Amino acid sequence: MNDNPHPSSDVERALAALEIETPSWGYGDSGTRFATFQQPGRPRDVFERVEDAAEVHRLTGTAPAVALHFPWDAVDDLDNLRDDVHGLGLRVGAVNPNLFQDPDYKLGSLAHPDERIRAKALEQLKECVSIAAALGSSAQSLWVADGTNYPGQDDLRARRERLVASLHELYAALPANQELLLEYKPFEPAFYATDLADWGSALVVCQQLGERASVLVDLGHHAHGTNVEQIAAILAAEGRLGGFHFNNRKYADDDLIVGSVNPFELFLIFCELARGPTLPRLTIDQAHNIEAKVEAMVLSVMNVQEAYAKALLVDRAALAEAQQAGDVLGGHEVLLDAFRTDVRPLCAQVRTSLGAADDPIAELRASGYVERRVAERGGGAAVAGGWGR
Ligand code: RM4
Ligand code: MN
Ligand code: MN
Repeated sequence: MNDNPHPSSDVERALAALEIETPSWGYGDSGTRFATFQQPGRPRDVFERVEDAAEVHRLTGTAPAVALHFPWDAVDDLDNLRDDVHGLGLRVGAVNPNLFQDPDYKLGSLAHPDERIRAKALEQLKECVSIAAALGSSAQSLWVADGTNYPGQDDLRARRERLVASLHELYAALPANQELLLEYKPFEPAFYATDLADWGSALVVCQQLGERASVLVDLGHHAHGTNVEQIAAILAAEGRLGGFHFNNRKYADDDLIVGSVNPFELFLIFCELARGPTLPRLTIDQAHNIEAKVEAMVLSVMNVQEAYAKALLVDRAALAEAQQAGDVLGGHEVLLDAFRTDVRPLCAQVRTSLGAADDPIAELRASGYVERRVAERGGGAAVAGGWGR
């Protein structure tokens, strides 16, 4: 039994300080290449997406920032958007530049063989730096989708050189109060070679760029069986664990609710993150296709709260003792002990102390929030594949 070796106030304090960014793109339409099922009441613009993010924070007390994606969230008046976000009790999280949808990026963006296209992509990134400055955001969170589909399509080394050179230019344009998070992914949209495919390729670039560049780990971006908690440990030891994109997957980059398929993995990741010295930037990166979007986001934040709570309950002294003694299963059992603890009452108590909901899902369903949005926003249909915004 876990007799909770920590004074509960420490655990409660740490849990109360947890902050998760939710993604604007997780509230709007999303789908597979087969269909997008538009939900009734879905937000029609960035202001309504931020409104949903504020509801998730109201219920969970743990989602005070909304990450934005550009140009998906582009507006004419950035001051107005910033004031709106602040007015809803939120702040702008990381700015995510989208380098994967413009037809010019068919063969890539920062690693494109044509210098003109690389320059265009860099301009777009520099604009995102200005957008972040105007919105009070402190991070560029960049997933580079570049890659090739066939052996011989392009020169692997030349692509790497172009990519690194472009990233140096971006880094040079970053103001001191913005950091660069570099996200890797092994495949998709490219199917033969992705230019930034794994944590090692991302880490090497970050080390070349400078102190404010670090790696972002997305849970959907690994080959099956990859030990993601070990990646977190290595990057943390190198001082380059900049952020996490939370979701869960069964097959590929599935965008399922974090903690829904593999809660033990999520717990083990939090065991690494909780070792500090500080938590990296934590963001939900999920696009829900058939589940109710606001409810799915609330459940995601709750799953993260619970995984973190369990990690905080690990008896670190007993763990270290078992490890030092070479007690193979002793250490494992210390982890299981924390993982099996029912932390729901603890999380509910912390949420209440934050002025959030004791039972966020029940409160959401009882509040009529979704029904009000349906009445106000209308909508709801199925359209052919892809994401429609
Ligand atoms: C990518 C990656 C990025 C996200 C896009 C929408 O697979 O996870 O972080 O912004 O999807
Ligand atoms: Mn991601
Ligand atoms: Mn992804």
